[in-house]
Amino acid sequence: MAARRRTGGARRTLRFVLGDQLTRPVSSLIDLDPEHDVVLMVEVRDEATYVRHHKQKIAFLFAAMRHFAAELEAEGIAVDYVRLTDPDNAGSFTGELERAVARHRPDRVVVTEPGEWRVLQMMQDWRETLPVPVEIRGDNRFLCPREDFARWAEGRHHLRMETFYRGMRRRTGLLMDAGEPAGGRWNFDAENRKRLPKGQRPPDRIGFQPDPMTREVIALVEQEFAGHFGDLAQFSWPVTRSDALAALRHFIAQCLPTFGDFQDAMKIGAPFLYHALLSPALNAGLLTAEETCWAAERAYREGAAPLNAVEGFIRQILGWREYVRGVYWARMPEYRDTNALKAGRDLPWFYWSGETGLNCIAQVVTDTRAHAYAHHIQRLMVTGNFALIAGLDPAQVEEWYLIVFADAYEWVELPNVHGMVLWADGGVMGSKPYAASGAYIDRMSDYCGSCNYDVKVKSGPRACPFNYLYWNFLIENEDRLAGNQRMSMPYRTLRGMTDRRRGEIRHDAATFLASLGGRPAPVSQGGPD
Ligand code: FAD
Ligand code: DLZ
Ligand code: SF4
Repeated sequence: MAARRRTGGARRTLRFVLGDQLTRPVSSLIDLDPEHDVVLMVEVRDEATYVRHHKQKIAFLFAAMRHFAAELEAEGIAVDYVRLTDPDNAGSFTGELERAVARHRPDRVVVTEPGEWRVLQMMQDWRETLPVPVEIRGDNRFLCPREDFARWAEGRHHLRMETFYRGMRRRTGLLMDAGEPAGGRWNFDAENRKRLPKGQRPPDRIGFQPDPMTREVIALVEQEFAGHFGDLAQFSWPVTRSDALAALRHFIAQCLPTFGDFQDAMKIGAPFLYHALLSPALNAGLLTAEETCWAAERAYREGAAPLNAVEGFIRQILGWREYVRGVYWARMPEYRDTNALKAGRDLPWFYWSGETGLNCIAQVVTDTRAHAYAHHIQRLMVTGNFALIAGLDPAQVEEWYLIVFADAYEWVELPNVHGMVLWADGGVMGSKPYAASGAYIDRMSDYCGSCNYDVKVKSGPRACPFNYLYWNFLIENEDRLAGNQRMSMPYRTLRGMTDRRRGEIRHDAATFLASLGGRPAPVSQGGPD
């Protein structure tokens, strides 16, 4: 379509910024012309309910969107901001974009590609259905462009993070000395598995008191999404770039030096430990991955944080975060439909209520409800490990993870859950499933001390369910996993077990699993009413 010319020959561009694209130099805003262009931002019900997100996630995003819009306006940029309760709100990205095109009659629409496959399908439809051209630009906030990852992944069945990560270290120069990894090693994980000593008190979380704009959003969410999972009382996420930068500085100064040592530790009543709490800000664009990694590298170079901590942290962002995004885009949409271990049990109700005798799960669900947050090992080795060894249905588990965390978007949630936790991709991401018995949780946490079950007991009603579910998982998946070299040790142990012991395991597991009940909620309706 020919562009209509305006004063001075300038074109009017409608720049549609999604709620997780709140970065001033994002590709859709890079060539913004404040004289003629309009930025469109929309709060829409579809995005808050396609899964019923945790209340804090919705509040975080709406608050961050409103603050971002206000900052653009303060720069003199025209922002058309549609609020959730605006009477004509069409409720969807497509409906709101159509309305905005009719209102502004732009010459073109510019967007940055979205984080989720389903939204990319919408954007591609806009090219067909809107009366103006739609330009979809690459997301310039990642360190590895999608095309580069796709090239790396081409022809490989197994996509190993470690290989990718080393390439990214070389590419960016992060923690590199004359072409070699700083300290002579790529990986310091072995030093990052300490249990938190009794009496050690991690620093307080840096909390951000909601300002009037955020308080208004919190009240809106309380009213409009009352039935969604989660509490708002302890909401204290940074919702502006300047607060997100303050959170980054706090992490670097107070937590990073100890981050590595206790990266895998878990403690009752201390959900944050030395973790960064930066994922909601990173994923919504208030911080960039690049500046976050370089801030950590600087702390190492200045002697303010040790290498094991800094490498461990940079690995999470430069490695894992970029890698899962690459896997997502390289393997979607087929990726989410695989179910290599044929798991199909309903998600137990206690994933929502936290009402269970399994203290580790009760603690993680309680933390998650209060903060829309659990740290990596809680997600991987408690709720994730249970889902794996209990054979829970991947689609229901994935929906739970997408709902309950403030940082959850499908591009990052799906590979972590489908690939890393559930091994539903048959080994694209992980060389073996991360299955573990109660001993792992006991080693890394203080959860077992106040549990209804006994982590040292292997069978019978007092036994920790993780213990017999672990072996039951190996028995049930013997055909699929026994040939996996990395599983040879546990399978050797299993083969050494008497029939009687195997029978005991099967019986304990069947009794426990039958008691779970589950919740026959349709997948699209996940979460409590
Ligand atoms: P820290 O532990 O301090 O780590 C620093 C940063 O590294 C994080 O902010 C995050 O940006 C990045 N990071 C660390 N691990 C990963 C990873 N495996 N994948 C991607 N980024 C990583 N992260 C999300 O952002 N959204 C999700 O929906 C999400 N779902 C997950 C589901 C499961 C089952 C698992 C095991 C992990 C998931 N993660 C997800 C990764 C990780 O748990 C969170 O990024 C982390 O807990 C966020 O807290 P933090 O900022 O305190 O992280
Ligand atoms: C998660 C979310 C929510 C709850 N609400 C909105 C919204 O009202 N408007 C918006 O632009 N974005 C929202 N988002 C983020 C989108 O879901 C996200 O942009 C897509 O999932 C693509 O990653
Ligand atoms: Fe969890 Fe088992 Fe420990 Fe209880 S005993 S907290 S169920 S690992």
